[in-house]
Amino acid sequence: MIIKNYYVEDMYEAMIKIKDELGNDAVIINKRRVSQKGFLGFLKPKMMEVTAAVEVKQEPVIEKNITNQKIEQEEYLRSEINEIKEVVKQLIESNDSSVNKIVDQNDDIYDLFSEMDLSKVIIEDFESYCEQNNINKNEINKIVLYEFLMNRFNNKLNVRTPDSRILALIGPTGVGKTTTIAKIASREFLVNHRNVGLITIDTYRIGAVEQLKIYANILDIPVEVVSDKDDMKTALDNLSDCDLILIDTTGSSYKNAEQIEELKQYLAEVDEKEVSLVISMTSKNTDVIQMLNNYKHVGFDNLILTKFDETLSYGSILNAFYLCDKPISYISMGQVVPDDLENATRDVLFKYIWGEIKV
Ligand SMILES: Nc1nc2c(ncn2[C@@H]2O[C@H](COP(=O)(O)OP(=O)(O)O)[C@@H](O)[C@H]2O)c(=O)[nH]1
Ligand SMILES: [Mg+2]
Repeated sequence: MIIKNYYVEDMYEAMIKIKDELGNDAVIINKRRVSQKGFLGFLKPKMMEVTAAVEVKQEPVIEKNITNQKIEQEEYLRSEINEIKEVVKQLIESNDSSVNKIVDQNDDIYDLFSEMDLSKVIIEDFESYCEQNNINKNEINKIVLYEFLMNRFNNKLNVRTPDSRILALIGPTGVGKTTTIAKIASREFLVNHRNVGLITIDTYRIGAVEQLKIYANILDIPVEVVSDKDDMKTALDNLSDCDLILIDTTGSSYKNAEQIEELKQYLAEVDEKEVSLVISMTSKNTDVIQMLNNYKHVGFDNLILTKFDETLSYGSILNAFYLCDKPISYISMGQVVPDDLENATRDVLFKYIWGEIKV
């Protein structure tokens, strides 16, 4: 199931957009008039918010399928990594001209780095790695890069799936927080049979919570809307039967110190939680740096990386783990709930990075 909100002038515009993006099978499940976003938005004419949903045709999600799928994926990744290792090994061992050919073809590693929008810290680290290993500039090639990345993935990258009873997702608007919550909720509820409850922190008090409510209704799990931080304890009490509580947050701009502070105050009401900062892979490196810095103030325990399907540039994986010492917990690679979510593993993340370089 994909659920999307459209902000339009009228139903005609909505129908065109929905048909175009979700196809003919989409159904409209909610519509209402809302104020426009942004500065003085409430003075502008109201817009229409239309929520549409479409069922994604696929096999029913049953435990066996997911397990089989995981095993298949793992086997696929393992064989991919082994294949890459084998190629590299052969290249290192062989003395024939093919090695030189590869070296010749790949002497613009630095261009590659800038195309990948890698942070300066990584480029400097690569340079010092080359120095330490007595590798000259003209000896730098993809084999060196492969070994460097392997080394850093093994020594620097942490991966960890959250296991606390309460997990809150924070991050800028549009990165995929609500969708990711729906994916985790469906998976834990349907597959792991856990008692899942949802809380949404609606700091803007404009009721921008429909999307989460729709998912909660589909799964038939409780959802609490908190629009005042003093209500947080009550919401948690109401969900005292749940063994997993997922907290969605809305409307925080990482550039707005006031909103960051407000979010922090809401989350301060929640004890023994884990907080995930959600970062879209489509974000620019400079934005990721600023985001990591600004959300530090709220505090977070791990990173969720989303929108892997919307980019061919995976430099943000490296940026994320170089610029912050928190583990990566999940990766999201599409809009489909609950399938397009994976627990982060070194192998999967490495596959994306190396896949981009090896092309
Ligand atoms: N392509 C793609 N779209 C995603 C992914 N995760 C979420 N989205 C879409 O991004 C848009 C914003 O997602 P939403 O969960 O509402 O973001 P939020 O504002 O952070 O809660 C929606 O249209 C989602 O379907 C992803 O991994 N890949
Ligand atoms: Mg949301």
